[in-house]
Amino acid sequence: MKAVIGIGSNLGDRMKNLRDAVTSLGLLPNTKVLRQSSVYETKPYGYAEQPDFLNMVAEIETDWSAEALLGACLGIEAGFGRVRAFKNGPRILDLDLLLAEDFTSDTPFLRVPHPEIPNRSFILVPLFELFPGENAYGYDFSAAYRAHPKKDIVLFAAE
Ligand code: PH2
Ligand code: MG
Ligand code: MG
Repeated sequence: MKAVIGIGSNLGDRMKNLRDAVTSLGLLPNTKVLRQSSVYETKPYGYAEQPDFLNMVAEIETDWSAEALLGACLGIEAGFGRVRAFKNGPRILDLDLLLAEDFTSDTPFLRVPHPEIPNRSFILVPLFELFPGENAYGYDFSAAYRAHPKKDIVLFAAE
């Protein structure tokens, strides 16, 4: 299946963390990175007293189930030395399974589509780059994209 992963970092060498995370995703067995968005610098959402983030999204093709992919993302985060101090706090690397082709889930462990997509410009803007029709695998984000506050997000490095 195809899937979209949200990637964020606001600690250490943020750009390298994003690039290395994309490489790590592509190294998963039976997985390849199909497309990646540009990188954006974004103001912290949720908890303000922390450094600005770099954010991007990547589309992958994988044989893995969504549950297994989530586990792989958590494993990659741990490999980068991520420590979970508190919700919405600073992080070396955050990999979020945002969307998956032909798969939805609404359990405490796995919510797909990610319920925060409509509220987060740092997801909507790079997502629009990959899906300019404002629809990803049937997930319509046109209303959210049009409503998003066009601030607190600037292009950092064009893909
Ligand atoms: N991630 C969060 C909380 N707040 N803010 C920005 N700008 N970018 C993020 O990736 C981010 C955030 C929790 O995952
Ligand atoms: Mg996140
Ligand atoms: Mg996360």
